[in-house]
Amino acid sequence: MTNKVLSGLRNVAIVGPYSSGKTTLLESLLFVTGAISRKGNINDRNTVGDSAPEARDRSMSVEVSVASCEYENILFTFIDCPGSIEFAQETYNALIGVDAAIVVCEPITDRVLTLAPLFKFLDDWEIPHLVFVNKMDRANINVLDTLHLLKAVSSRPLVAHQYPIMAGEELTGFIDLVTEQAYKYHPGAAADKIPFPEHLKAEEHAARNEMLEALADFDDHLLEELLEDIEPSQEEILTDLKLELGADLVVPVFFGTAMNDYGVRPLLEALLRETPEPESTAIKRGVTNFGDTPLAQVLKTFYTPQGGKISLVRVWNGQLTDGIVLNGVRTGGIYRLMGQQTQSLNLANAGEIVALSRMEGIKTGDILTNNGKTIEIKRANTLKPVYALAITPEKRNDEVKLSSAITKLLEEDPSLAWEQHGDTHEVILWGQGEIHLQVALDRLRRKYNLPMSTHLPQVPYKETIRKPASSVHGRYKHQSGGHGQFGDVYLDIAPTPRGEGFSFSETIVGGVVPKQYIPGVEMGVREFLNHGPLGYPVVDVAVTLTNGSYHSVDSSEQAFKQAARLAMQAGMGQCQPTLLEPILRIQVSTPNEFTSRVLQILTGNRGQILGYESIHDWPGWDCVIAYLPQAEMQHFIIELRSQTLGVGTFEWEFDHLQEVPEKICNSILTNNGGNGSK
Ligand SMILES: Nc1nc2c(ncn2[C@@H]2O[C@H](COP(=O)(O)OP(=O)(O)OP(=O)(O)O)[C@@H](O)[C@H]2O)c(=O)[nH]1
Ligand SMILES: [Mg+2]
Repeated sequence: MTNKVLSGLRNVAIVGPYSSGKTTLLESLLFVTGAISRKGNINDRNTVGDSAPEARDRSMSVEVSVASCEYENILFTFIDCPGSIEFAQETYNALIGVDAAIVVCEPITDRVLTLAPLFKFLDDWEIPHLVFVNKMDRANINVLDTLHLLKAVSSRPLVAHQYPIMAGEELTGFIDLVTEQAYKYHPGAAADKIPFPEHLKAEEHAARNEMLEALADFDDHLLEELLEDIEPSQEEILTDLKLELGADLVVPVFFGTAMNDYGVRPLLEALLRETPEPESTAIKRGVTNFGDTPLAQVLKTFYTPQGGKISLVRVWNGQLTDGIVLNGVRTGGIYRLMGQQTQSLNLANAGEIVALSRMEGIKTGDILTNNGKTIEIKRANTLKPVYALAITPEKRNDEVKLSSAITKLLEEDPSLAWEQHGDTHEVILWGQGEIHLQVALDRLRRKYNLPMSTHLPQVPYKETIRKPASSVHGRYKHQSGGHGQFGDVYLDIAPTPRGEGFSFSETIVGGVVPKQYIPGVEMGVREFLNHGPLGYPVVDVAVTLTNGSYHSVDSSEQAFKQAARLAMQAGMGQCQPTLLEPILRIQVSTPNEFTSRVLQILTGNRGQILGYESIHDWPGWDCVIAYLPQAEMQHFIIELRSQTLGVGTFEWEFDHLQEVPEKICNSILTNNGGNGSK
């Protein structure tokens, strides 16, 4: 099918905290523009967004949903993003490809803070955004208080674009602050004009002045008019709103009830008139001077049961035609998405967000072009995982299928990671939290028929020794038929400073152990140290071969290896073996009102605070630096989120190994039966 000629297009992300009504708002936007004739509902599991079973089962978004509609001859493509912090990567990857974002939130006092990380991302990337205060059918805080709270978490000035008309806790209409026209909402229909409600005059006036003053901060002409008490024209106000929203200088605020479409048409009007054209987003991302070269960026990858692999792309430049080869891969088809429905297209123009099929080997974030050159456009950072589960296929033979299925999961979602742990031999799936991993496991089961069982990963403990032992003796003598086996060694074993690993040396004089057998001794020692007396890999040990004897016929490298193992077995028990645990250096970001709680959580989880300070480019937020035992990391993230309204996050890296306190060491060894991780 050919693309209909429209006068323009806009790509808009719908973002905001968990459960604020984003998917419901998308449904309403599609309904009022006539893109769908019947409105679905989250509780009835029939909305255009959240079509995947993993989302339906949980009544929450777990990945982005995309749908387009036309309004006033403009093609709008909306990307509905999940609100849960565990799926933040989806949101960030989508946001870099849109021209504007609607931030949906609820008028609930202690939820407003959860907007802070999102506002920060939007401002760091200068993404124009407006706020839609949803669920105004049960607003139990008043409008001015809501605005006040919102302003406290945004670094850009928030300006009310409307003044809501309430009947108790319920929104019934609004006054447009540009035109000062009042409207009354009606279920299932557009709002009616009504006479100005005089009882709101003072509040409306104050809100309008505040809006004008905020706009005048970036427009000297408007400022002069305000100082001289000249009423600015509506065109001037609208022009300023468009310019200043486009440059992410101000954030207009709207009020509505997505569930019954209240406030949705005025929001669309604002998107139509005030959000910037796609070309200006491309310029902002540095996409200039590419001529006709097709250039697109992958915002999301889906593996669908019906359509196979689908790559959602933003076309930054040029035109994509059917069958075009991008990064060496021929596109299978170009589509417009409507939830899980696809509509085939002949081409896609610069500015559009479309889906490409069968882009094998192409990942989320990739920049695609047809000229064989590598072009860089900024990508969203990949979030480092903070939560892990060890996974095992329920059916033994599935082990082979697992790695290709996980590779696909990671293409869909770069904030997942996996590893096969060298010490513990577990397959570990890493992600952003428990729900994130459960969704990944559901996908493995449903899409790839790979049911998995899970358990908490073992901590990769190591062991070391506290005391030296000298001249420990190992003699291997074996006579079986023809050739015998003979090796005989004396070893010194000593602890070394933390972090030095393992070293082997020899002080043999007079050839009592011939040179050619010494590598065998070292090999025997190393093999023994893979599983020390407590069952874990041994580190920070120096072993010296000091003496020994050999037999001219029966000695061999193999026999010396065995002798060394025997010596180690005899000696290590005398060296007071003990457990070492990995310690992470973590950097926690938290709103400063929770800093003291974060310090408590850290100390409660055996953390050692190294310091804390305010984050220089994030007013109101602190950064706490600490050491945290890896064994406590899983509890820590759960407690951190529950004590910081879900917004506290942390980055981590392995720092060093440290002796496990004796009590904990004893309990680990008792629980593992002293066998450790085999
Ligand atoms: N009272 C009321 N409830 C609403 C409104 N909009 C949405 N809801 C309800 O709020 C709940 C969450 O709605 P969703 O649309 O799934 O919210 P979301 O922001 O998409 O949620 P996530 O994507 O999971 O973050 C559902 O039960 C909706 O029916 C509204 O305007 N008023
Ligand atoms: Mg949703």
